Amino acid sequence: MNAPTEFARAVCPHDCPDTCAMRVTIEDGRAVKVVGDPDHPPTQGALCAKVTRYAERVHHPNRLTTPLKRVGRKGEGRFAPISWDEAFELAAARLSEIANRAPEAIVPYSYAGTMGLVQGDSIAQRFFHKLGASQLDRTICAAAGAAGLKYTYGASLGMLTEFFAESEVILIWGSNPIASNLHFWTRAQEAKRRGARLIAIDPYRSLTAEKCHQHVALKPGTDGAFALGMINVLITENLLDHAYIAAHTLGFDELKARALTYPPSRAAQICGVDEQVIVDLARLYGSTKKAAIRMNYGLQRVRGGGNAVRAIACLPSLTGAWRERAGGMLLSSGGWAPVDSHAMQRPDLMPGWPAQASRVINMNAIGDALLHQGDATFGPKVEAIIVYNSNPVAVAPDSERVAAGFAREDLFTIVLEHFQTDTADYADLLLPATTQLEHLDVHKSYGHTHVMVNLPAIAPVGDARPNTEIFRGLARHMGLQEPALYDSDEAIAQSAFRWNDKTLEGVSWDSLKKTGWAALNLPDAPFAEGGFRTPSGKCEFFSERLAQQGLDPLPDYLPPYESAEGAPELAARYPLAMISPPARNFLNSTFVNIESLRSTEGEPHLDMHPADAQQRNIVDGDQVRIFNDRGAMQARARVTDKAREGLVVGLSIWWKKLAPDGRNANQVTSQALTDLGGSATFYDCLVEVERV
Ligand SMILES: Nc1nc2c(c(=O)[nH]1)N[C@H]1C(S)=C(S)[C@@H](COP(=O)(O)OP(=O)(O)OC[C@H]3O[C@@H](n4cnc5c(=O)[nH]c(N)nc54)[C@H](O)[C@@H]3O)O[C@H]1N2
Ligand SMILES: Nc1nc2c(c(=O)[nH]1)N[C@H]1C(S)=C(S)[C@@H](COP(=O)(O)OP(=O)(O)OC[C@H]3O[C@@H](n4cnc5c(=O)[nH]c(N)nc54)[C@H](O)[C@@H]3O)O[C@H]1N2
Ligand code: SF4
Ligand SMILES: [Mo]
Repeated sequence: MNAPTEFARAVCPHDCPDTCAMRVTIEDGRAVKVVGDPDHPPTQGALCAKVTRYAERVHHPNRLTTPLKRVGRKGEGRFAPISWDEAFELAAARLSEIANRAPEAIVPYSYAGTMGLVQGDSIAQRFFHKLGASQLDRTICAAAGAAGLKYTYGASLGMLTEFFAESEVILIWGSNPIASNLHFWTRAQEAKRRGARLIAIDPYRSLTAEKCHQHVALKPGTDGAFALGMINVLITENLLDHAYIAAHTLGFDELKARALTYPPSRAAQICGVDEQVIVDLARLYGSTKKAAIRMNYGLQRVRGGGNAVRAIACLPSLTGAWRERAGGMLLSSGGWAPVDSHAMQRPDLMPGWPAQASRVINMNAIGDALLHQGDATFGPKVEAIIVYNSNPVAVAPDSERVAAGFAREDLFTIVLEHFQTDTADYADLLLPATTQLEHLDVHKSYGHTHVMVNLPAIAPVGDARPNTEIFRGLARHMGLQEPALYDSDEAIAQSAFRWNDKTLEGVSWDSLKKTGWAALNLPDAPFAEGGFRTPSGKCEFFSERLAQQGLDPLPDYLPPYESAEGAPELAARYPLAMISPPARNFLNSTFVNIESLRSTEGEPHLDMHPADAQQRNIVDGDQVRIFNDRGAMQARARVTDKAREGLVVGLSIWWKKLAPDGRNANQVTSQALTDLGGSATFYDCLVEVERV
């Protein structure tokens, strides 16, 4: 007889602003169906197409179910099963030997495969800190924007998502919510039905831009100039809230002087748009009370990304849009939840902390780091890398160098994974990790303001273990004597939040476990009366902290590294700007191996403008080669004016081994870093395209 059907509550773990609540149907110990929780206000009962397939992913026949040891050449992906004890013994012997001699030669590499605070970076960080391993600067996605916000407002905070539904104008800026922030799009559509005007600012006519009233197709990497042009108009036409500026901002006169150097004519020329577009948009924005900006990360993956976010973030403080709950700006709400990251990650376990913390490696330069021989400046050569929650061989920039680094015969590589990804192919030890349905976790969100609990719905598939359990096992086999390395998942989860913070009034670990989620206590219009988290408590148009670092204290426009303006000689050889934003049916490189989703995406495509195609004798459907000095990949051309002239778009991030030519967009992207935050510059990339 069949066991009765059960239901469990879970949280979508993916790197997505929406952090949905899920309901899982379980039969015979298997998850058979996953749906959006209708009772969770941000989720409203709807998941995206990808995660509706979550059960298919969890029980996929290719799930890793046992520890594996490499038997083939590096990168070949041939493995033999071993026991957990054997795996731990092998790992412990090699890591202990390195740790005794040169602990910084051990490098962790992780990102947001799961956004869970427990399976993300708790025991793992404690483990690396205790060893004195190198630290990883986790900058692959959002660091430029986060820095832009930090220097302007003090933290990653903004409008509450639900109130976008009441906005009258919404600028959707560097953001493609239909693909990547679905539940925000629901709010924007609600606003649209009530008469709001939606404007997309994006070099590409994305799925979202197609559905907005207006699409401003500026050149990639020019948003700082666009925003300064708007500020210029707001100032010269006096569309300002002088009382708000006087009470809640710092450095208006300096910002004014800067913005006056960006008359709309100059900004328009930089951005490749009509001057009138900037003027009209500034007028509309400045004369609307409930004017909201939904920025997203697409605009900050270029050299000037931090400054661009800073310039845009100034807008609502100039017009006083913050006074309304349906006005203001949102890039990330990640700063609202009172996460106790010190308690979770225990940086104090580092041998030299805080005076001599271990060296820091920027994850965007992992290719260079793995190929470095080591010297006094860099420190020791990297001898071991432990990858979890990430797939760097597919997602990290300048992939030729990343893959060459991982291919080093003398590098000891451990990968914790659900599947045999491009990175897993290079592992010496490949360890099977549990999915969200199999382990415990807690979550905040960067797109809404709830905290959430995920309880295990099913037993681990095969011999998979949670990341935490794997790091506890490593620590035990290495004989590490530190109680914090052995805390249970529940104990860690319980220490994730500062429960006495006023945003969590009335919420405890026990109550959260019962209810599954809790909305943070926040005012509807959090900055109606200022109260920002900068040193001055004001919106800092002028940042003393930036000045002290020898950086420009005011927002400015910085031309992309790879542009006619920034590098004319390079632009002559590689005239096309390439961006590679997320495909709707993948989540970064996750889900590429799920057949139903991959077949919806079809194959790697490159969208290019008819004029650019014609010049190169390319017609729709041709196989093309995309290349620059760093590398090359192939894709099928789609000739379309969705891409503005001079721009090519290759939706990402394909697993290399599932693409026909075994390559992906990161073959051509660069390891250069943004102006602020040391973020990646995926969309600051010149290429040439030819017919194959
Ligand atoms: N379906 C799906 N959802 C996802 C993801 C996914 O892979 N797939 N990834 C998740 C993650 S990790 C993240 S960070 C987010 C990413 O999602 P977003 O934060 O929305 O960022 P992107 O998709 O990188 O880019 C958004 C838009 O910015 C445009 N853009 C590119 N360059 C520029 C520029 O210079 N200026 C302006 N104004 N626009 C530009 C792109 O054409 C794109 O349409 O989505 C998350 N959600
Ligand atoms: N060309 C180009 N490159 C990009 C981008 C782009 O737009 N264009 N976007 C960039 C951005 S914004 C981001 S955020 C990064 C994302 O890069 P990553 O954070 O590496 O994201 P994913 O590719 O989704 O890989 C996450 C991996 O973690 C695994 N995983 C999930 N949960 C767990 C778990 O609990 N335990 C373990 N051990 N593993 C788990 C998944 O199976 C998956 O293989 O990529 C960046 N790369
Ligand atoms: S990926 Fe985003 S939209 Fe899809 S279920 Fe997860 S949180 Fe929701
Ligand atoms: Mo990201």
